[in-house]
Amino acid sequence: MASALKNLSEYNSDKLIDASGKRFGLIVAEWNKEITDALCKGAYDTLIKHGALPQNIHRNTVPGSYELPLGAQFLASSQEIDAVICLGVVIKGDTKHDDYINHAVAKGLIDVSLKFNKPVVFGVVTTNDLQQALDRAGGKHGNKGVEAAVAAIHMLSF
Ligand code: RBF
Repeated sequence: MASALKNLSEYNSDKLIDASGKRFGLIVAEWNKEITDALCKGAYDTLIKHGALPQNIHRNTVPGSYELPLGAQFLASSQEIDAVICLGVVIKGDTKHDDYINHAVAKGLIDVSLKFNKPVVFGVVTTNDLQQALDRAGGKHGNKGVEAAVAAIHMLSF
């Protein structure tokens, strides 16, 4: 379902495990920082809401989304981290940069996830314009950061 047809922040919280014993890495791309900060707040607040302890949420930044896979690899390789949440915003421009970045990030993150046997969540908003990104970072289509945190907690219940 297209995210425009669904408020991304709606989910059944009863199904999620208590995250109090879990340790999370949050990696936030600084490109489009105002929006990635909003995604980060959504993810952070959701982890806390589900029991995660502030000292068990390790926030790091990378310059842009393209660097998310390496950041994820640094954290996922650590015994101290159970799940990694990667947040970025890639907006289409006049050139095909978004295609190259999005494909590299999607492939890079799943590779890290499977290599380290840990959830590495793709919380990258990939949109045609700025407004679509704002709509998904606390706007009319919810907050993709919330959904990313929910996905991480869900996967930790395996
Ligand atoms: N990073 C993002 O996270 N979102 C973007 O929309 C974005 N657009 C970019 C457009 C161009 C033309 C370039 C060269 C980079 C862009 N980046 C973007 C940064 C990219 O993810 C990475 O940080 C840099 O290319 C350095 O490796």
